Amino acid sequence: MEHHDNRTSGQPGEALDTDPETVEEDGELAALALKILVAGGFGVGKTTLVGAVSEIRPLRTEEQLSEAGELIDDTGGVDQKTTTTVAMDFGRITIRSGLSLYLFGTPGQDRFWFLWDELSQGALGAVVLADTRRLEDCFPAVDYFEHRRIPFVVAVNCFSEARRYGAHDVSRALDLEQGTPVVLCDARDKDSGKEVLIRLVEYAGRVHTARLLESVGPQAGSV
Ligand SMILES: Nc1nc2c(ncn2[C@@H]2O[C@H](COP(=O)(O)OP(=O)(O)O)[C@@H](O)[C@H]2O)c(=O)[nH]1
Ligand SMILES: [Mg+2]
Repeated sequence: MEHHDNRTSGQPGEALDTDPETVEEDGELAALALKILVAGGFGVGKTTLVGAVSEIRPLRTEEQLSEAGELIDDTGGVDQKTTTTVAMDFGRITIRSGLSLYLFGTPGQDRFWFLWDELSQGALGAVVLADTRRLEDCFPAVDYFEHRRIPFVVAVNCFSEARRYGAHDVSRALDLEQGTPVVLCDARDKDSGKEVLIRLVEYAGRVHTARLLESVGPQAGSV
């Protein structure tokens, strides 16, 4: 559990020895928690990303690839991967004081699609991880979020073995709607992962604000 120095220091009238846990529960400083989904194809680095950025020990539900599963899971091009996420990854990151993100790594295989509708309830937005060697693997996730109008950013996990492409090329190859951010990242790196999440929060904030203004627009004009 991480404690944040600025929660207890410098508040007038606040006892210096205040237990940060209590302060957090007291209301004013209670964190706003937003739900973020992390999606993308099998072996693209979802579990790695959630693990790299999470402040809590990430909760994972992995099992050894069973022989039966191996027939279904396409492991071609995915190096040394012996476990697969059957349910989801879960982690938490504090973006700044008072703003935390709860991360839900969605299952990478088609046979777990039914979990997505449940998971996407109330989500601020999503990160779609992509590997340029298997870009088509993230089409289903891109389609899913575009159809449900859930704001997302595409994060290209830059595996060192893969050829580098610019964000613009990836955006074109995926035929993304204009404005959808594409970020290059390293899913193993905490700062890089955090950068992706910040881009998502900023972008989703803009999208949600624009929709809100759109929805109040006509009424505001007629008053
Ligand atoms: N070289 C390299 N390997 C990575 C990177 N991200 C993940 N991996 C490895 O790729 C494999 C699949 O990653 P994982 O996070 O389990 O994928 P998931 O199926 O999307 O959850 C694991 O063995 C990771 O160690 C990366 O950026 N570079
Ligand atoms: Mg995984």
